[in-house]
Amino acid sequence: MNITPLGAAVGVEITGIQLAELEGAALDALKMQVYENGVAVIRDQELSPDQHIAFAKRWGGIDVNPFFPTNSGWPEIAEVRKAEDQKDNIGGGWHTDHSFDQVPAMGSILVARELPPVGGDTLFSSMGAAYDALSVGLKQTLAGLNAVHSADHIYQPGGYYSKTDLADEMTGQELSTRAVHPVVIRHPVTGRKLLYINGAFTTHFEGWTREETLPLLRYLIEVGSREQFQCCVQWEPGSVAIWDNRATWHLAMNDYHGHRRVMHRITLTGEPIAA
Ligand SMILES: O=C(O)CCC(=O)C(=O)O
Ligand SMILES: [Fe+2]
Repeated sequence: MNITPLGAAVGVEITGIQLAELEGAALDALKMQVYENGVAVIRDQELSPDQHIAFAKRWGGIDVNPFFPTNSGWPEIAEVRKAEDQKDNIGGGWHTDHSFDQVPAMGSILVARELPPVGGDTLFSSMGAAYDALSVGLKQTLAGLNAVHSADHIYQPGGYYSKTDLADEMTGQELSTRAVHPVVIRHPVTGRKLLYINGAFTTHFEGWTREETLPLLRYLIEVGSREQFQCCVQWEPGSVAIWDNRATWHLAMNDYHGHRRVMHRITLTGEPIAA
């Protein structure tokens, strides 16, 4: 396994392994790379949908997102697709997946299937580095704080995702997503302190109004999206990215209008998170 950093605070590029065959100690070593670095992009993979599912099962459990059409023909695989004539993309703002679940997904395994000729990168940002950058005083304030997360405003008819490729499957769904999590959590494996709010799903701090929440939430979002905490995954045919939802945010660039992009995503089951 050859490992090269992608950014100063987050991300590694890995060559010299085949996920289709990876198991045992080598799989454990890859897991640690993802937990410690937030995201790993593994190049030159030959991974069929069935091998994608088998690898995800060797990693741990698979979460099926009830709001997300699978489209791929495999119930475990969500197709993240933008058609040639579509304007809005999926995941186009900074977010972490599934923070509105009681036990948020550990992360995802995203496989490039059809790429635009240029663009369509995915950015990642380190929530460990974002937390470390805060003052002692603000860290103390956040230590006692919980935040409420929901996806209803995004997945409901008329919400942001009604403009993306998910639209047809979304309409008319009964929605009620809500979870409360500490604003600062510890990574379940590494123990690192992580800022655990995000601009997509965090609605307010528990016990605070939305109006009271917004100035501080906006400040934390600004810190989390600072360039020095980011890395850029540039996709190539055969690239697979595996990220940790607790330790990172991500953002799918929407800079390839007129071209099609198709990714296959499997979401990995997480464990309970706590301060
Ligand atoms: O298409 C991408 O690069 C990522 C989209 C996204 O946010 C996700 O799959 O969770
Ligand atoms: Fe996402």
